[in-house]
Amino acid sequence: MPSVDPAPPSGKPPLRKKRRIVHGPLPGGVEYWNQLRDLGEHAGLFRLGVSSVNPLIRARKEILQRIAEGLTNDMQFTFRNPERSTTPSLTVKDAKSIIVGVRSYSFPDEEDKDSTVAARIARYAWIDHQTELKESLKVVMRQLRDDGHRAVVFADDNSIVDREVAYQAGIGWFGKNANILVPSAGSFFVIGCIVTTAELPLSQPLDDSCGTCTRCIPACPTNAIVRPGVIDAGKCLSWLLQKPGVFAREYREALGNRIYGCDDCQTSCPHNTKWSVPVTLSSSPRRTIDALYLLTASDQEVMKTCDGWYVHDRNPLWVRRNALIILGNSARPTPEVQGVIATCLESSEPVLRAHAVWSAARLGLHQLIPETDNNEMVQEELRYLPALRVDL
Ligand code: B12
Ligand code: SF4
Ligand code: SF4
Repeated sequence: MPSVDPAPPSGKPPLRKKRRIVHGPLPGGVEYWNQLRDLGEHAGLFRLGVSSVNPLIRARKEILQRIAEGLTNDMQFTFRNPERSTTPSLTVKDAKSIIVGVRSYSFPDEEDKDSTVAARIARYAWIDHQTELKESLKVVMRQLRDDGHRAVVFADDNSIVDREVAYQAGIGWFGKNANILVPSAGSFFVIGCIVTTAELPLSQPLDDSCGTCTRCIPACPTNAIVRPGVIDAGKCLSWLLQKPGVFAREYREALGNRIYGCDDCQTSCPHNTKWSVPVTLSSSPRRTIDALYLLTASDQEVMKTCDGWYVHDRNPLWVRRNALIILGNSARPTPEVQGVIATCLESSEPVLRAHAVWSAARLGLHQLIPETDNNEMVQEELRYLPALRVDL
């Protein structure tokens, strides 16, 4: 299998690294772009392209439409200020171009043999790919700055809609699962960009290549792909795991043993099964965590384990809430599991008590469930106890 990180040396000399005193016009154009692209590829980016800094009109329209349709389910991110997140020129004074770069996060899967109750992490978080992506982009950014340009890196930042600039930069097309698919390489890529004052030749967007395929749509465990390219966040497990508050009861069973992110609409995609390009990892991937560990470790330990994840208010409560649902879905009611659930039922946090009630009922541990509780959220759970898990 080919490896994309680092790229083999092309024999071309790297661009000069020293900041120069700039006289006359600054470098730009096709030749300069070719050099920057080579530099980015050497730094581990799989593909690079250039888009304009014009407002992202389609993305803005879509964001407003999704808000109007109630599909954003309290998400903030790029939805908080659509005008700002779709006006890339606001990010860098006199910006002329956006260089978009992607890093593969494809890596072979492996079964977990160590955890008592394995909690599964989605591929994009097996290591901290966002930091590695930004490091690669910064190599290009530094060159631009050395050449007298302004240049700033953005990745997964609320000021730019990454997929839209990636599409415009000809990196890939929008799949029906909403992800950007890179031709002959699939969608297991994180996306970042450099907004710069350099004038560079614009890339051409690519044609849709999903064709008649629709496999990702029924593969979603919660039917969150409500029409091609459109996700209802209120049903998407990836968002529900991040969202604070009660985890929607109707999607708890579908959660299975996911603790962070969901891969199903991508693992079902033939472009990923056939062509995804494995990356060389700088550290060993963590595909799972023990759910019991998340429920028994200290706050500091849990947050260290989840470093790099989006966790609301950096509060381990939300990770533990998710871990409790995993117990209900996949643990056996062993004495150890019973002990952890019993402790959570006595927690001072109503969120933990509420989800522990659900897990206890799923595992048939009715003797642990209290008859009443002084909190409304927990009372609600007591009123709607789930049925015993079918495999128990
Ligand atoms: C909010 C967000 C989420 C939300 C909502 C996702 C969503 N689809 O909107 C949640 C938490 C659910 C989420 C989940 C995931 N995310 Co996310 N997320 C973001 C974030 C922060 C903003 C996205 C955004 O602005 N959406 C706005 C809406 C309007 O955009 P859109 O859904 O892409 O809509 C476009 C298409 O519909 C297209 N379009 C218009 N008409 C039509 C018609 C057709 C037929 C089609 C096909 C398309 C199409 O145009 C729209 C506008 O560009 C970005 C980072 C960033 N700053 O951009 C990462 C980002 C999109 N996420 C990313 C990833 C990796 C994921 C997950 C795979 C993580 C995981 N394993 O759980 C899942 C995938 C879920 C999915 N199928 O989309 C990557 C995507 C990489 C890629 N190859 O596409 C990004 C770019 C982060 C990054 N920098 O790498 N994410
Ligand atoms: S990430 Fe999971 S829940 Fe969200 S749309 Fe994809 S398959 Fe559905
Ligand atoms: S599964 Fe099929 S429809 Fe969905 S993104 Fe992949 S190619 Fe497109």
